[in-house]
Amino acid sequence: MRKWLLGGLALVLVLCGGGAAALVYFFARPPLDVRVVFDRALRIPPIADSRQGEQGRRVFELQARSGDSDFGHGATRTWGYNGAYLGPTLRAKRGEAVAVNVRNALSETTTVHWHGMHLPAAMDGGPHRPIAPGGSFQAAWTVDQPAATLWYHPHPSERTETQVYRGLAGLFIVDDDEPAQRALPHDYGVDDIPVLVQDKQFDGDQLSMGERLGSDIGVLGDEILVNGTPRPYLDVRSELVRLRLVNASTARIYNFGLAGGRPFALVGTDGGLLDRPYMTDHVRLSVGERAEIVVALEPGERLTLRSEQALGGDLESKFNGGRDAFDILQLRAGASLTPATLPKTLVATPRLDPEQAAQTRSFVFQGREISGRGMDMSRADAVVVKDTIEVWNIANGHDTPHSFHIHDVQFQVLLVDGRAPPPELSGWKDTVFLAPKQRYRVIARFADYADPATAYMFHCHVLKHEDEGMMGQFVVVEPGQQPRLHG
Ligand SMILES: [Cu+2]
Repeated sequence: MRKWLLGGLALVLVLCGGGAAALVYFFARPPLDVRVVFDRALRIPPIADSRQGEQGRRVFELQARSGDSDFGHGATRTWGYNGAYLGPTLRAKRGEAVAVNVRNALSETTTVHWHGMHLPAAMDGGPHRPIAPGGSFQAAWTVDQPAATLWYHPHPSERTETQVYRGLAGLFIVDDDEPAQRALPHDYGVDDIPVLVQDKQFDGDQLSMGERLGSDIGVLGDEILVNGTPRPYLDVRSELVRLRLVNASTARIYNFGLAGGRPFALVGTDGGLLDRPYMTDHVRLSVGERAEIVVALEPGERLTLRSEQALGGDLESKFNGGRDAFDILQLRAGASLTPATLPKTLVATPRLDPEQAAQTRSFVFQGREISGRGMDMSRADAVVVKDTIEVWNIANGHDTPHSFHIHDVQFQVLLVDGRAPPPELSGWKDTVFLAPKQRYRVIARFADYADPATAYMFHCHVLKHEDEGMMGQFVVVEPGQQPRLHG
């Protein structure tokens, strides 16, 4: 009897010890600090071929397919557009009519959404426009917005995280005739560089979507790919290089900076250039956000772009990767560099006036719902009259990081927790990070396209949250029209 008691006691002690060790590991595990030997030349996504269609329309072809990629782990099965991983860079000028023929050679339904693009709801590529395996869809519209770094990615019901993670994403660069575009570095792949950043986790030679214990935002990888290149370096031959930073991850938030705290110029955000370059030493991007920065280099030097401390120091931030640090990209300056100067001013953008707002709406992001409601394709959460201005108050109601992304329009941030926004939120935006418990006020004009039968989306761009239904819909109508959605 006594032996049994002692044995039982020992067992309990062992179990408690194991539990305590797990708890200690859970709370005391240090954040990631990933440093790499940069040994692969950065891949530059090719500019997509296009042909001239009827009435001068520029026509692109995209095919979603699977393939094998070499990320240094063997042959990794991945998805891409017109290739094994990611897609070509689509490029068109303001005023141009474009069409993109999308074919689905995958074994599951997909869609393609043109993130940041102002276009009719029926072309927007949300979950309402599924492309079945073997099927196709043509999106056609006229580009009419300032030059910007936009991107395209799938937006199907419940499968967005998986599809983007496997590699479905690409850039859509809009050009215009603003002198600032030519005053900035603009030679694609030479001094104007796409930097599409994604974190990955590997299980053997394959991508893994296993979630870190405690994460409330989905997969957080421990390796970085830039344009699909692991451990990338870029040879630079001019004094200034423009980096088009795109957070094309599924969940991770980055806080980009240069090693040693070297300042750089922030020149653009999601929807276009700022009024002037702002010198800073960091720019934070949540999923889907973009920033254009210009980095000055000295002959012969090597300078590392890193991401550090994207979120505050609390436990919630820790579990969501907020204290992780990564080497992202090494810039290798040549022995002699072509001289270049940064313009003093960029693009004058009028501020939208809240006094002119026809409507003010408020939404709270909490759990996996927006204002207590999950996604319903037959419900319009907002009915907006075409060509009016609206003010939207967006709050993150709890401790999990979220982001607010709205289709069709670019907005301006009026207030962040009651204060004027910092430079990185001062320009055109289509996505904004919603820090825990913070309130944001944004303003947008819903121009040009009315369609009472087809909704646009607004949603959290943490892709796991989006897949779990953290989305709402708005419909743009002519004055007096009623929405008629069918789900
Ligand atoms: Cu979210």
